[in-house]
Amino acid sequence: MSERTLVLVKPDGVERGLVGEVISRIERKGLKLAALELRSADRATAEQHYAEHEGKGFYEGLLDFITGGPLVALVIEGPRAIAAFRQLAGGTDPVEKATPGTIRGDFGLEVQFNLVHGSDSVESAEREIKIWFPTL
Ligand code: RTP
Ligand code: MG
Repeated sequence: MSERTLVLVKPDGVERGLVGEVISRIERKGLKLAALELRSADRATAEQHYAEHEGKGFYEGLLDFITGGPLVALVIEGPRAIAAFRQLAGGTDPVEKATPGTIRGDFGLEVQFNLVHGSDSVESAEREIKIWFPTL
């Protein structure tokens, strides 16, 4: 069954010129692009997106980071798209968790600056797609 998931190339990924690399990996995996936009996240959008982390030690820094420069928001679709993109991304910590061959494992060094976001469940994907692409 086809799924949709929300992907962000975070500001560090845009700054480092890795947008094409990320999209290329998505396409080579066989997933399709359903929406794509270069944009900035305002505070309210970032707070909504990361609401589950409110109150955690890294939350304020995370909001500063995500609102700190342009990012690329995408909706991608395909069979098991949610898990498939999480597999492409690798674990949250680019060194401790992500393995080589994944986006974070190949290009990341620090847990905050881990280049990409991918929705973690069907419910998260639906919620996040509404935040970033309300008309989709
Ligand atoms: P994401 O939501 O961005 O796809 O990442 P994730 O599911 O792999 O990780 P999550 O636990 O949801 O954390 C969200 C983002 O917060 C930053 N973070 N910093 N300093 C820290 O200890 C820390 N922990 C998490 C990362 O940018 C992480 O992707
Ligand atoms: Mg997450």
